[in-house]
Amino acid sequence: MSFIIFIDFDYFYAQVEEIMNPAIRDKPVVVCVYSGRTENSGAVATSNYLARSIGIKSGMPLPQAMKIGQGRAVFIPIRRDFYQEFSDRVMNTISTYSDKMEIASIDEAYIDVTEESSTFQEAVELGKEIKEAIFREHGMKASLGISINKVIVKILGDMAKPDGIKYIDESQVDGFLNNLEVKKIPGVGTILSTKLKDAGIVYIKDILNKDPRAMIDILGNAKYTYLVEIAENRYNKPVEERIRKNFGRYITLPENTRDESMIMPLVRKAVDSAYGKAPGIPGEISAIGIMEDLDIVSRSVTGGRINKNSAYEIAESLMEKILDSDQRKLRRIGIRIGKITTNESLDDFFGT
Ligand code: DCP
Ligand code: CA
Ligand code: CA
Repeated sequence: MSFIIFIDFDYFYAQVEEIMNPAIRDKPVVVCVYSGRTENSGAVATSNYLARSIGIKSGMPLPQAMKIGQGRAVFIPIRRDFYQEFSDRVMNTISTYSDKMEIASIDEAYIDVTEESSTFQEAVELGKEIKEAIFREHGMKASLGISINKVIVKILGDMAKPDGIKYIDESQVDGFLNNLEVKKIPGVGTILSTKLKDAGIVYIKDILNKDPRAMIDILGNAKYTYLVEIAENRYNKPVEERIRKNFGRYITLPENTRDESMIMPLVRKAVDSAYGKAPGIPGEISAIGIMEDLDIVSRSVTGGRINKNSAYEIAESLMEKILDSDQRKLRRIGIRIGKITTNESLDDFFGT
Protein backbone atom coordinates (compact mmCIF):
# COMPACT_ATOMS: atom_id res chain seq x y z
CA MET A 1 0.00 0.00 0.00
CA SER A 2 1.32 3.42 -0.99
CA PHE A 3 0.25 6.94 -0.18
CA ILE A 4 0.67 9.18 -3.19
CA ILE A 5 0.11 12.89 -3.66
CA PHE A 6 -0.38 14.53 -7.05
CA ILE A 7 0.09 18.27 -7.43
CA ASP A 8 -0.94 20.34 -10.47
CA PHE A 9 -0.54 24.11 -10.54
CA ASP A 10 -3.69 26.00 -11.49
CA TYR A 11 -3.73 27.84 -14.86
CA PHE A 12 0.02 27.76 -14.59
CA TYR A 13 1.54 30.20 -17.09
CA ALA A 14 -1.22 32.74 -16.53
CA GLN A 15 -0.98 32.38 -12.76
CA VAL A 16 2.76 33.10 -12.87
CA GLU A 17 1.95 36.28 -14.79
CA GLU A 18 -0.61 37.24 -12.13
CA ILE A 19 1.87 36.62 -9.34
CA MET A 20 4.42 38.83 -11.09
CA ASN A 21 1.88 41.56 -11.72
CA PRO A 22 -1.01 41.47 -9.24
CA ALA A 23 -2.64 44.46 -10.96
CA ILE A 24 -3.94 42.13 -13.71
CA ARG A 25 -5.42 39.69 -11.23
CA ASP A 26 -9.06 40.66 -11.61
CA LYS A 27 -8.91 40.74 -15.40
CA PRO A 28 -9.02 37.91 -17.91
CA VAL A 29 -5.35 36.94 -18.47
CA VAL A 30 -4.33 35.19 -21.68
CA VAL A 31 -0.83 33.83 -22.35
CA CYS A 32 -0.20 33.84 -26.09
CA VAL A 33 2.08 31.91 -28.42
CA TYR A 34 2.63 34.11 -31.46
CA SER A 35 3.51 32.07 -34.52
CA GLY A 36 5.05 35.11 -36.19
CA ARG A 37 3.33 34.49 -39.51
CA THR A 38 1.10 37.54 -39.27
CA GLU A 39 0.79 39.99 -36.45
CA ASN A 40 -1.96 38.15 -34.60
CA SER A 41 -1.50 34.59 -35.76
CA GLY A 42 -0.90 32.11 -33.01
CA ALA A 43 -2.75 30.39 -30.21
CA VAL A 44 -3.63 30.64 -26.54
CA ALA A 45 -1.20 28.68 -24.33
CA THR A 46 -3.43 29.07 -21.31
CA SER A 47 -5.68 31.58 -19.61
CA ASN A 48 -6.84 32.34 -16.10
CA TYR A 49 -10.27 31.27 -14.88
CA LEU A 50 -11.86 34.63 -15.56
CA ALA A 51 -10.74 34.36 -19.20
CA ARG A 52 -12.05 30.80 -19.34
CA SER A 53 -15.40 31.95 -18.01
CA ILE A 54 -15.79 34.21 -21.03
CA GLY A 55 -14.72 31.40 -23.34
CA ILE A 56 -10.98 31.93 -23.87
CA LYS A 57 -9.26 28.55 -23.52
CA SER A 58 -5.97 26.76 -24.25
CA GLY A 59 -5.38 26.12 -27.93
CA MET A 60 -7.84 28.73 -29.19
CA PRO A 61 -6.59 30.73 -32.21
CA LEU A 62 -5.48 34.19 -31.14
CA PRO A 63 -7.74 36.22 -33.44
CA GLN A 64 -10.75 34.48 -31.91
CA ALA A 65 -9.46 35.04 -28.37
CA MET A 66 -8.79 38.69 -29.14
CA LYS A 67 -12.26 39.18 -30.47
CA ILE A 68 -13.78 37.81 -27.27
CA GLY A 69 -11.34 39.55 -24.94
CA GLN A 70 -11.09 42.88 -26.73
CA GLY A 71 -10.95 45.79 -24.33
CA ARG A 72 -11.07 43.74 -21.15
CA ALA A 73 -8.53 40.89 -21.36
CA VAL A 74 -4.77 41.18 -20.88
CA PHE A 75 -2.74 39.39 -23.59
CA ILE A 76 0.80 38.42 -22.59
CA PRO A 77 3.43 36.84 -24.83
CA ILE A 78 4.65 33.50 -23.53
CA ARG A 79 8.00 33.39 -21.67
CA ARG A 80 8.76 29.72 -21.19
CA ASP A 81 12.18 29.96 -19.49
CA PHE A 82 10.70 32.19 -16.87
CA TYR A 83 7.88 29.70 -16.15
CA GLN A 84 10.43 26.88 -16.04
CA GLU A 85 12.47 28.80 -13.50
CA PHE A 86 9.36 29.42 -11.43
CA SER A 87 8.39 25.78 -11.72
CA ASP A 88 11.85 24.65 -10.58
CA ARG A 89 11.49 26.67 -7.42
CA VAL A 90 8.05 25.37 -6.58
CA MET A 91 9.18 21.81 -7.33
CA ASN A 92 12.11 22.41 -5.02
CA THR A 93 9.72 23.24 -2.20
CA ILE A 94 7.70 20.11 -2.93
CA SER A 95 10.83 17.95 -3.00
CA THR A 96 11.54 18.77 0.63
CA TYR A 97 8.53 16.61 1.58
CA SER A 98 9.73 13.35 0.05
CA ASP A 99 12.72 11.90 -1.78
CA LYS A 100 10.40 9.91 -4.02
CA MET A 101 9.31 12.54 -6.47
CA GLU A 102 8.36 12.37 -10.13
CA ILE A 103 8.13 15.64 -12.03
CA ALA A 104 5.69 14.74 -14.77
CA SER A 105 5.57 18.10 -16.56
CA ILE A 106 6.30 21.78 -15.99
CA ASP A 107 3.33 22.00 -13.63
CA GLU A 108 2.73 18.47 -12.30
CA ALA A 109 4.44 16.25 -9.81
CA TYR A 110 3.77 13.03 -7.96
CA ILE A 111 5.32 12.32 -4.60
CA ASP A 112 5.21 9.09 -2.66
CA VAL A 113 4.83 9.87 1.04
CA THR A 114 4.35 6.31 2.28
CA GLU A 115 7.49 6.48 4.39
CA GLU A 116 6.63 9.92 5.70
CA SER A 117 3.13 9.00 6.92
CA SER A 118 2.06 6.16 9.15
CA THR A 119 -1.64 6.60 8.34
CA PHE A 120 -3.57 7.92 5.35
CA GLN A 121 -4.76 10.79 7.53
CA GLU A 122 -1.14 11.82 7.99
CA ALA A 123 -0.61 11.76 4.23
CA VAL A 124 -3.59 14.10 3.88
CA GLU A 125 -2.17 16.43 6.52
CA LEU A 126 1.12 16.43 4.61
CA GLY A 127 -0.76 17.30 1.43
CA LYS A 128 -2.38 20.28 3.15
CA GLU A 129 1.02 21.38 4.40
CA ILE A 130 2.50 21.17 0.92
CA LYS A 131 -0.35 23.16 -0.55
CA GLU A 132 0.12 25.85 2.08
CA ALA A 133 3.89 25.93 1.59
CA ILE A 134 3.52 26.33 -2.18
CA PHE A 135 1.22 29.29 -1.59
CA ARG A 136 3.19 30.83 1.26
CA GLU A 137 6.59 30.56 -0.43
CA HIS A 138 5.62 31.19 -4.04
CA GLY A 139 2.11 32.67 -4.04
CA MET A 140 1.09 29.74 -6.24
CA LYS A 141 -2.31 28.06 -6.12
CA ALA A 142 -2.32 24.36 -6.89
CA SER A 143 -4.76 21.47 -6.79
CA LEU A 144 -3.95 18.18 -5.11
CA GLY A 145 -5.16 14.60 -5.30
CA ILE A 146 -4.23 12.12 -2.58
CA SER A 147 -4.83 8.38 -2.64
CA ILE A 148 -3.14 5.02 -3.27
CA ASN A 149 -2.09 5.07 -6.92
CA LYS A 150 -0.94 7.53 -9.56
CA VAL A 151 -4.02 7.26 -11.76
CA ILE A 152 -6.51 7.92 -8.98
CA VAL A 153 -4.54 10.85 -7.57
CA LYS A 154 -4.32 12.47 -10.99
CA ILE A 155 -8.09 12.18 -11.49
CA LEU A 156 -8.70 13.56 -7.99
CA GLY A 157 -6.32 16.44 -8.68
CA ASP A 158 -8.30 17.36 -11.80
CA MET A 159 -11.54 17.16 -9.83
CA ALA A 160 -10.10 19.36 -7.08
CA LYS A 161 -9.55 22.32 -9.44
CA PRO A 162 -9.26 25.13 -8.79
CA ASP A 163 -7.25 25.55 -5.61
CA GLY A 164 -8.54 22.42 -3.90
CA ILE A 165 -7.64 19.08 -2.37
CA LYS A 166 -9.46 15.80 -2.93
CA TYR A 167 -8.55 12.54 -1.29
CA ILE A 168 -9.89 9.05 -0.93
CA ASP A 169 -8.47 6.36 1.27
CA GLU A 170 -8.14 2.68 0.47
CA SER A 171 -11.58 1.78 1.82
CA GLN A 172 -13.25 4.31 -0.51
CA VAL A 173 -11.43 3.29 -3.69
CA ASP A 174 -13.90 0.58 -4.72
CA GLY A 175 -16.85 2.92 -4.48
CA PHE A 176 -14.90 5.55 -6.39
CA LEU A 177 -14.03 3.13 -9.19
CA ASN A 178 -17.65 1.99 -9.46
CA ASN A 179 -18.75 5.49 -10.42
CA LEU A 180 -15.71 6.45 -12.47
CA GLU A 181 -16.31 7.35 -16.09
CA VAL A 182 -13.69 6.01 -18.47
CA LYS A 183 -13.26 9.42 -20.09
CA LYS A 184 -11.86 10.78 -16.81
CA ILE A 185 -8.88 8.46 -16.99
CA PRO A 186 -5.52 9.90 -18.04
CA GLY A 187 -4.67 8.53 -21.47
CA VAL A 188 -8.29 8.27 -22.60
CA GLY A 189 -8.89 11.23 -24.88
CA THR A 190 -12.12 12.38 -26.48
CA ILE A 191 -11.72 10.24 -29.61
CA LEU A 192 -11.14 7.05 -27.65
CA SER A 193 -13.89 7.75 -25.15
CA THR A 194 -16.35 8.27 -28.02
CA LYS A 195 -15.35 4.91 -29.53
CA LEU A 196 -15.79 3.27 -26.15
CA LYS A 197 -19.16 4.88 -25.67
CA ASP A 198 -20.26 3.49 -29.05
CA ALA A 199 -19.19 0.08 -27.76
CA GLY A 200 -21.36 0.52 -24.67
CA ILE A 201 -18.65 1.60 -22.26
CA VAL A 202 -19.17 4.69 -20.15
CA TYR A 203 -17.75 3.59 -16.80
CA ILE A 204 -14.33 2.04 -16.33
CA LYS A 205 -15.93 -1.05 -14.78
CA ASP A 206 -17.92 -1.69 -17.99
CA ILE A 207 -14.70 -2.87 -19.60
CA LEU A 208 -14.61 -5.91 -17.33
CA ASN A 209 -17.95 -7.17 -18.69
CA LYS A 210 -16.96 -7.07 -22.35
CA ASP A 211 -15.24 -9.58 -24.56
CA PRO A 212 -11.50 -8.90 -24.19
CA ARG A 213 -10.86 -9.42 -27.91
CA ALA A 214 -13.39 -6.75 -28.85
CA MET A 215 -11.85 -4.42 -26.29
CA ILE A 216 -8.33 -5.04 -27.53
CA ASP A 217 -9.52 -4.23 -31.07
CA ILE A 218 -10.52 -0.79 -29.87
CA LEU A 219 -7.83 -0.13 -27.30
CA GLY A 220 -4.79 -2.12 -28.28
CA ASN A 221 -3.07 -4.46 -25.88
CA ALA A 222 -1.20 -1.99 -23.70
CA LYS A 223 -4.12 0.35 -23.06
CA TYR A 224 -6.49 -2.56 -22.46
CA THR A 225 -4.17 -3.99 -19.82
CA TYR A 226 -3.78 -0.55 -18.27
CA LEU A 227 -7.53 0.03 -18.02
CA VAL A 228 -8.23 -3.44 -16.65
CA GLU A 229 -5.59 -2.92 -13.98
CA ILE A 230 -7.25 0.33 -12.98
CA ALA A 231 -10.74 -1.20 -13.00
CA GLU A 232 -9.65 -4.12 -10.82
CA ASN A 233 -7.70 -1.82 -8.51
CA ARG A 234 -4.44 -3.58 -9.30
CA TYR A 235 -2.74 -0.58 -10.89
CA ASN A 236 0.38 0.21 -8.90
CA LYS A 237 2.99 1.80 -11.16
CA PRO A 238 5.46 3.40 -8.77
CA VAL A 239 6.40 7.04 -8.56
CA GLU A 240 9.57 7.11 -10.64
CA GLU A 241 12.28 9.33 -9.31
CA ARG A 242 12.44 11.90 -12.00
CA ILE A 243 13.69 15.36 -11.19
CA ARG A 244 15.33 18.04 -13.26
CA LYS A 245 19.02 17.50 -13.59
CA ASN A 246 20.19 20.56 -11.82
CA PHE A 247 20.51 21.09 -8.17
CA GLY A 248 19.66 24.20 -6.33
CA ARG A 249 19.11 25.70 -2.98
CA TYR A 250 17.09 28.82 -2.19
CA ILE A 251 17.27 30.63 1.10
CA THR A 252 15.00 33.38 2.39
CA LEU A 253 16.87 36.33 3.90
CA PRO A 254 15.96 37.30 7.46
CA GLU A 255 14.68 40.57 6.00
CA ASN A 256 14.62 42.20 2.56
CA THR A 257 18.06 43.68 2.13
CA ARG A 258 20.98 44.69 -0.12
CA ASP A 259 23.51 44.29 2.68
CA GLU A 260 26.27 42.01 1.41
CA SER A 261 27.37 41.05 4.90
CA MET A 262 23.94 39.51 5.29
CA ILE A 263 23.63 38.12 1.76
CA MET A 264 27.03 36.55 1.06
CA PRO A 265 27.17 34.08 3.97
CA LEU A 266 23.83 32.72 2.76
CA VAL A 267 25.17 32.53 -0.80
CA ARG A 268 28.03 30.38 0.49
CA LYS A 269 25.59 28.30 2.48
CA ALA A 270 23.47 27.76 -0.64
CA VAL A 271 26.61 26.72 -2.56
CA ASP A 272 27.37 24.16 0.15
CA SER A 273 23.88 22.82 0.03
CA ALA A 274 23.63 22.67 -3.78
CA TYR A 275 26.98 20.86 -4.00
CA GLY A 276 25.86 18.52 -1.26
CA LYS A 277 22.90 17.38 -3.38
CA ALA A 278 24.78 17.00 -6.67
CA PRO A 279 26.12 13.61 -7.74
CA GLY A 280 29.20 15.11 -9.41
CA ILE A 281 31.00 18.26 -10.51
CA PRO A 282 28.97 20.96 -12.29
CA GLY A 283 29.92 22.82 -15.45
CA GLU A 284 27.47 25.61 -14.79
CA ILE A 285 26.53 27.72 -11.83
CA SER A 286 23.80 30.34 -11.46
CA ALA A 287 23.04 32.84 -8.78
CA ILE A 288 19.42 33.83 -8.47
CA GLY A 289 18.01 36.83 -6.72
CA ILE A 290 14.36 36.91 -5.84
CA MET A 291 13.60 40.56 -5.39
CA GLU A 292 11.38 42.19 -2.78
CA ASP A 293 8.56 42.32 -5.36
CA LEU A 294 9.14 38.62 -6.21
CA ASP A 295 10.69 39.41 -9.57
CA ILE A 296 13.56 37.09 -10.42
CA VAL A 297 17.00 38.09 -11.66
CA SER A 298 19.71 35.57 -12.40
CA ARG A 299 23.31 35.46 -13.63
CA SER A 300 25.28 32.39 -14.56
CA VAL A 301 28.59 31.13 -15.86
CA THR A 302 29.25 28.00 -17.87
CA GLY A 303 32.47 26.19 -18.68
CA GLY A 304 34.86 23.55 -17.49
CA ARG A 305 34.38 21.77 -14.22
CA ILE A 306 33.65 24.12 -11.36
CA ASN A 307 34.90 22.70 -8.09
CA LYS A 308 33.39 23.77 -4.83
CA ASN A 309 36.24 26.02 -3.73
CA SER A 310 36.06 28.17 -6.81
CA ALA A 311 32.27 28.03 -6.67
CA TYR A 312 32.11 30.22 -3.55
CA GLU A 313 33.96 33.02 -5.31
CA ILE A 314 32.06 32.66 -8.56
CA ALA A 315 28.72 32.61 -6.77
CA GLU A 316 29.57 35.74 -4.79
CA SER A 317 30.68 37.62 -7.90
CA LEU A 318 27.49 36.58 -9.72
CA MET A 319 25.44 37.83 -6.78
CA GLU A 320 27.39 41.10 -6.88
CA LYS A 321 26.51 41.46 -10.54
CA ILE A 322 22.86 41.04 -9.67
CA LEU A 323 23.10 43.73 -6.98
CA ASP A 324 25.01 46.05 -9.34
CA SER A 325 22.46 45.68 -12.10
CA ASP A 326 19.42 46.18 -9.93
CA GLN A 327 18.32 48.68 -7.30
CA ARG A 328 15.81 46.53 -5.48
CA LYS A 329 16.25 44.73 -2.20
CA LEU A 330 16.63 40.98 -2.17
CA ARG A 331 14.07 38.76 -0.50
CA ARG A 332 15.54 35.36 -1.30
CA ILE A 333 18.76 34.15 -2.82
CA GLY A 334 19.39 30.94 -4.71
CA ILE A 335 22.27 28.97 -6.16
CA ARG A 336 21.72 26.45 -8.90
CA ILE A 337 24.28 24.16 -10.47
CA GLY A 338 23.88 22.22 -13.68
CA LYS A 339 25.69 20.36 -16.46
CA ILE A 340 26.87 17.86 -13.88
CA THR A 341 29.62 15.38 -14.72
CA THR A 342 29.24 12.35 -12.51
CA ASN A 343 32.07 10.04 -11.61
CA GLU A 344 30.41 7.35 -13.68
CA SER A 345 30.26 9.48 -16.80
CA LEU A 346 33.95 10.33 -16.31
CA ASP A 347 34.70 6.63 -16.07
CA ASP A 348 32.87 6.18 -19.35
CA PHE A 349 34.87 8.98 -20.82
CA PHE A 350 38.18 7.44 -19.87
CA GLY A 351 37.00 3.96 -20.73
CA THR A 352 37.71 2.53 -17.29
N1 DCP B 1 0.01 24.60 -22.15
C1 DCP B 1 0.26 25.09 -23.44
N2 DCP B 1 -0.57 24.76 -24.49
C2 DCP B 1 -1.65 23.95 -24.28
C3 DCP B 1 -1.91 23.45 -22.98
C4 DCP B 1 -1.06 23.81 -21.94
O1 DCP B 1 1.24 25.82 -23.64
N3 DCP B 1 -2.45 23.63 -25.31
C5 DCP B 1 0.88 25.03 -21.05
C6 DCP B 1 0.30 26.24 -20.39
C7 DCP B 1 -0.27 25.72 -19.09
C8 DCP B 1 0.65 24.55 -18.78
O2 DCP B 1 1.02 24.03 -20.05
O3 DCP B 1 -0.28 26.71 -18.08
C9 DCP B 1 0.00 23.48 -17.93
O4 DCP B 1 -1.11 22.92 -18.60
P1 DCP B 1 -2.40 22.40 -17.86
O5 DCP B 1 -3.08 21.48 -18.77
O6 DCP B 1 -2.06 21.89 -16.50
O7 DCP B 1 -3.33 23.69 -17.76
P2 DCP B 1 -3.27 24.95 -16.81
O8 DCP B 1 -2.26 24.80 -15.72
O9 DCP B 1 -3.06 26.15 -17.65
O10 DCP B 1 -4.72 25.01 -16.22
P3 DCP B 1 -5.42 24.09 -15.08
O11 DCP B 1 -5.78 25.03 -13.98
O12 DCP B 1 -6.61 23.54 -15.75
O13 DCP B 1 -4.43 23.05 -14.67
CA1 CA C 1 -2.19 22.97 -14.40
CA1 CA D 1 -0.85 20.04 -15.90
